[in-house]
Amino acid sequence: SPGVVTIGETMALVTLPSSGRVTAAAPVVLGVGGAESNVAIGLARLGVPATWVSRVGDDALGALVVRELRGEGVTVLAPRDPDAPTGMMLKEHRNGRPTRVRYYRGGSAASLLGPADVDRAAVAGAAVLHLTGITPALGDGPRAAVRHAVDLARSEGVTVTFDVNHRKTLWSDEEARPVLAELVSKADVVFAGAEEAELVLGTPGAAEEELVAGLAGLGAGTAVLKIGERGALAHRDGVRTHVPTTPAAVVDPVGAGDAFVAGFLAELVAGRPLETCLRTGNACGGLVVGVPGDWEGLPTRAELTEAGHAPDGGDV
Ligand code: KDG
Repeated sequence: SPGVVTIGETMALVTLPSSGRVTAAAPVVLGVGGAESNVAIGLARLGVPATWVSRVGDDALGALVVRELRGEGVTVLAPRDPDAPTGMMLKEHRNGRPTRVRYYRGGSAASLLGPADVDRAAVAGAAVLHLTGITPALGDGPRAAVRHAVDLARSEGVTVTFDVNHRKTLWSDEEARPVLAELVSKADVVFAGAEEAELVLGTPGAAEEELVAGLAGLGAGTAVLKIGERGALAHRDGVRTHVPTTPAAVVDPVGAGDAFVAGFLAELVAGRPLETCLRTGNACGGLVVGVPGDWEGLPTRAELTEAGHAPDGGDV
């Protein structure tokens, strides 16, 4: 059955879990992370075919990334570049909480993504093309790849979903704004946080209701505002839907947004109503923050049920 295709960079993720200090011989945990592949893993765990398009270095970290994603059941379309390294990310903790993420990704293999890397058949055969605002921030090539993929999806009638995911360490607000706004206007479903919506719309301080309506007004048929511990607020066809979430024990908040998107898309692909998409998104977000790592806590369908989640309502 047709699934979800996504395009983006996945990096080796080096975590300093204990004191968080970068000292010689500090014990570190090696993993992988990237917003788009986090979503792909979430979908695969929920039984939805997921394909990740990228580039990795022809190095040990690239092999790690590919192995992890394949091990999670994600279809990987990522050539190994002999001339550019796999990107890396360093996650520091203090008192058990992640505090700071530093990127080592300038000139990485994925920053050399281009339109030719976008597999036409994979996109045309998908139910959904999912993109984030991170990929166009990586450089001209990745930006062109994203635009090309969106055009291809639209011409093939493939649903386009877009998570604004503004990364201030990759590009400035001024540079990002027109690009993010363009992608919002071309998406069928857009996900954003309040600050991101303010940036895209140029309306600092606007109320959440205005922000979500504004995003929908830019052209996305459905806009979803992620409002953290209060759940999600959606706007479609002039109708607002708020689905609250039950408070979760937070061990590591990174990846909550990606988990939400994975849960939402799994229901979207299954043709379920908007409220179900929001509900499952919330449930996945609540579960992923309960364990360390960006995606490790993503649930299977069975785990969702065990956690008391019923997709069509009746949660505990
Ligand atoms: O959404 C979580 C991501 O921020 C993380 O996995 C790293 O993709 C990432 C990025 O570029 O920030």
